[in-house]
Amino acid sequence: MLDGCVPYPPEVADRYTEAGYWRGEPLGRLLRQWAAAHADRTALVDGDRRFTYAELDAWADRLAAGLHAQGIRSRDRIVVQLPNSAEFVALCFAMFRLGALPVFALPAFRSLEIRHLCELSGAIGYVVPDEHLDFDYRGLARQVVEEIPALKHVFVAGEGDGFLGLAEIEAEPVELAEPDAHDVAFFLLSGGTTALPKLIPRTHVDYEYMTRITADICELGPDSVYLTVLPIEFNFPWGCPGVIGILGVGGTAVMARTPNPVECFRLIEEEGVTITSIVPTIAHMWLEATEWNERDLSSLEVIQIGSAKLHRLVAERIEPTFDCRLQQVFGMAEGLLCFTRYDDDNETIVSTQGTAVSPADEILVVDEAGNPVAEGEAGELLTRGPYTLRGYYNAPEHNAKAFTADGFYRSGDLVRITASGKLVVEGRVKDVINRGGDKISATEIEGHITAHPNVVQAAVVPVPDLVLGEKTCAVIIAEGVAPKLPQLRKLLRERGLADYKLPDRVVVVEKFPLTGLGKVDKKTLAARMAGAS
Ligand code: OOB
Repeated sequence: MLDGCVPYPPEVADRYTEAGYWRGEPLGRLLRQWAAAHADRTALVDGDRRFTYAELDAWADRLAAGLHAQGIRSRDRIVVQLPNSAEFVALCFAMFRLGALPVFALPAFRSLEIRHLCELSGAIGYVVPDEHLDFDYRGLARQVVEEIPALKHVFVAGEGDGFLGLAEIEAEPVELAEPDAHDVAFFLLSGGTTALPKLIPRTHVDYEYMTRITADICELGPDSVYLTVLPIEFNFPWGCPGVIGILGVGGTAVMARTPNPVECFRLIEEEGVTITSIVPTIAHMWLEATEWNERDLSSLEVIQIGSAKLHRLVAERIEPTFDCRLQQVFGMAEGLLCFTRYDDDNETIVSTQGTAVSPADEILVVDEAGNPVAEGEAGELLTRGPYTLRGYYNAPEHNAKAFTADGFYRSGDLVRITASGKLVVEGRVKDVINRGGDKISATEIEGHITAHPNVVQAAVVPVPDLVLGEKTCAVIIAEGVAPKLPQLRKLLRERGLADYKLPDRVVVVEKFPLTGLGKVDKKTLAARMAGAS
C-alpha cells in the first residue's frame, strides 16, 4: 500500500477476500466490464449531454492516456474540485486506470482548504471547472499554483484560459499497468474533528464492496436512475450506492448542479429518477416545494436521507408526500454505513438509522473509559470492518488517538442500539458543528477568529436551527471593540475559508464556563447560547 497509509492486517484482508467481500479487481477494470455488459445503455446524463457506457469507457481511456502523456504517473496525487458532472466521473475512472490518486475537494473550498489539501496529499496536480455557480475557479487555481510550488499541473474542465483544458489533453488510448486493487484508489475527506480535514484512503476493493452491497440493499438494477444532488465528492452520493453503485448495475446517473427543487424535480420528471440521496435540510426544502410543484415525481422509488439527524416530523412526511420509500442513512467518509431497510416497519424507518450494511461490520458502543455500555445505553460508536479505514493518510499521531490498538475507528458519535438491534444517533462527543450535513471543525474556526486583533479567546459551538439542524455560533472574549458578525465573516473569507464555515452568530461574553480541568465547558456554553437565541 502507498506509504503513509495503514494497511488492513493480512489475516483480516484474507478473511474479507475469502468471504467474497473483496474481489481483487481495480475500479478501472470494473468500468470495462460494466461497459461490456451494458455498452449502449446510458451511464451518465449531464445537462443535455448523455453518455453510454461504451462512451464513458472510451472517454476514461483517452483521458488516462492524456494524463499519462502529461507526465502523470501511478500514485501521483491530484486534487479534484469539480461540480457534479460527467467530467468528474470520467476523470476519476481515468485516474483509477492510471493508478493516479484523486483527492476529493468540495466545490465550496477556497484557497485555504485547497492549499491544505495540496500540501497534505503532496499533490502535483489540481483540476477545476472554469466557472461554477458564479465563481471563477481559474482565479483560485492561479492563486494556489503561486503558493504551492509542487503543483505542476492545472487542468480545467471547460475553458482553460491560460491553463490546459481537460478536453485538450485527451489522447489515443495506451496500454497502462493496472494498479493493485488492494491499494488506495482515491482520498475522501474527513468531517473535520481536527483543525483541518484529514485524508481518508479508500481502496479499490473496499469501495467496490461497499457500493455493491449497498446497491443490493437498495435493489438497484439496469432500470434504476440515480440523481446526484449532493456534491459528488461526498461519500454518500459517490458510493452509498450513489454513482458508482448505479454504474455497477448498468443503471444511469443523472447530474444535478444544485439541490434546488426546480432543477431537481425537473430532472426527476424528465429522466425518470428512481433513487436519490439528500441531507435533512434538502428534504425539508423539497417538502416545502411540493406545495407548488407541478412536476411528476412518481418515478421516485426511494429517497435516502442522511449526514445529519433527521427530525421525526420531517421523516414522517417523506413517504406520504413523495409516495416513495424513505431510507435513513447513517454514514461517514471513514467507512461504516447503517441503512434502514425497505421491509422495516414504519416506526423503525422514521425513528432509527437502521443497521450496518455488511455482516462483517463490527460495532462497539463504549463509555468514556472505553468499556462497553449496558444494553440500550448511549455511548461512543467504535467500528471496524471491510470498508472502514485503518488510519488516515500520513497522520500517525492523530491515528494513535482516533483508533484503538485493535483497529477500531473512534467515530466521535454518541449512539445507542435499540432492543431490536437498530442504531439510533443520540449526539456527538467530537467538537464538530453539523450544519445541515456540512461538518465544521470548531477548532479550525476558533483558530481563525482569534487572528482578529481584538479577540482574546474564542469558542465555537453549535446552536439549534429549524432548517439546518445546527448553526455555528462564535462566542468571543474581546479586548477593546469586539468585532461584529459581518467583520468576522469578512476576516475569515479573506483568510481563504469556504463560505459554509463562516459563523452565523457572534456573542461576546466576559468569561467562559470551565470544566473541572479548566477547559472551556462547551456543553454548558452551547446550552447557554441555545437559550439566548
Ligand atoms: C456522512 O459522512 P461525513 O464523513 O460527512 O460525516 C460523518 C458524520 C458522522 O460521524 C455523524 O456525526 C454524522 O456525520 N451523521 C449523522 C447521520 N449520518 C451522518 N448524524 C445523524 N444522523 C445521521 N443519519 O455524513 C455520510 C457518509 C455516507 C453516507 C451518509 C452520510
